Amino acid sequence: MRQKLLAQLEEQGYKGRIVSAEHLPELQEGIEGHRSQCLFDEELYQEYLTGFEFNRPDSVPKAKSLIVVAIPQPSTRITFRWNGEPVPVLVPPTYLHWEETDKRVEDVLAEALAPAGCRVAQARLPKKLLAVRGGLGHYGRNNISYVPGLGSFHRLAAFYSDLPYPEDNWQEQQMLEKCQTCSACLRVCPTGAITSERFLIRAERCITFHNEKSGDVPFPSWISPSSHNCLVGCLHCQRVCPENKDVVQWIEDGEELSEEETAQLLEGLPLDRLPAAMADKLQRADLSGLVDILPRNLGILLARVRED
Ligand code: B12
Ligand code: SF4
Ligand code: SF4
Repeated sequence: MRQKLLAQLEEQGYKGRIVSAEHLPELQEGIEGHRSQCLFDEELYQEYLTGFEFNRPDSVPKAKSLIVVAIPQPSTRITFRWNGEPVPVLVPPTYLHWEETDKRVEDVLAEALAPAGCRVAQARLPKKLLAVRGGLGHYGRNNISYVPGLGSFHRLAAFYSDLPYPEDNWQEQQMLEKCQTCSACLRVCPTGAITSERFLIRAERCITFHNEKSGDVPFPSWISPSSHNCLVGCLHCQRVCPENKDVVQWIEDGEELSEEETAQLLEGLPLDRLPAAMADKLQRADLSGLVDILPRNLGILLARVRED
């Protein structure tokens, strides 16, 4: 059953690992251990790290296993017309259509497990830690997970299941071998979030922490405007990584927004006040959830284009 499940994931282009749910306390310790050593910025901890659920869910109260799945994903190029020019802007992997993606993986698992009478439920767990300890991948120095054949260009999804799993691939967390002789990500990170003082990144310095914030929060002055490089998130430390050489140019073309639409986005109008056709386009592209942050994030990229 376990081998068949993994093969069914592979058929869809995903890679998965199954570990015993007995490891839940170790996953919790992976977060709380750092917290007790005061290694997290408090605001970051409250915003991102308090939502994990380390108890089995009501829908699978006797969950015996955890399944972690890597789904290969490209960057997406969105083109904004501005000052008569097309301005291509990237959205990194993992940001778009993530709800459908996770649901699709859940459906594959549910279908595969149903004949054995086993259930599955999405899990709110630290997914990189689960992937690395489950033997699916390794940590890069940039703290992102790398899966053989996929580099870091993948989304991670985690699930509880009552599929029994007496033996598992649980292991110590490992760094990519390549990182022993490389520090390209550390050198390229424009905000010093990756440091040589410790492995855990200073996530409060990561551009992504700041450009995912609600649109009314301005960027801190210590982030140079020239450091911004994506509509949301950041690609500097993934783009420079030799382990990503086969995926870094994997870019899919997304929507194009006209000069007028771009101007309307920069005005910061909420979705329900935008013309219906434009709202549809944003929804199709799964950009509607980003409307709030676009005036700030897109504004800083377009201001640079104007200067160039
Ligand atoms: C909080 C969070 C953020 C925060 C904090 C980032 C961070 N590194 O913690 C912010 C907003 C900054 C962020 C940014 C990004 N994120 Co994010 N984020 C998350 C989230 C919600 C939790 C991550 C977490 O658990 N952090 C807590 C720390 C403690 O855990 P950790 O990062 O795994 O750190 C471990 C190592 O440092 C290790 N460790 C410590 N010492 C040592 C020593 C050695 C030798 C080794 C090997 C390991 C090791 O211990 C820690 C765990 O105990 C997950 C979703 C989820 N549910 O898991 C997505 C997630 C991790 N993010 C994701 C992505 C894609 C990103 C970005 C790449 C997006 C982008 N393009 O900008 C950036 C990358 C920034 C970076 N360099 O890490 C993906 C990662 C996919 C992948 N391939 O790894 C996830 C899994 C979302 C998803 N569903 O796919 N993110
Ligand atoms: S850029 Fe170099 S140091 Fe950073 S994750 Fe990739 S291989 Fe490791
Ligand atoms: S995502 Fe950008 S800011 Fe964050 S660690 Fe990587 S290079 Fe630095």
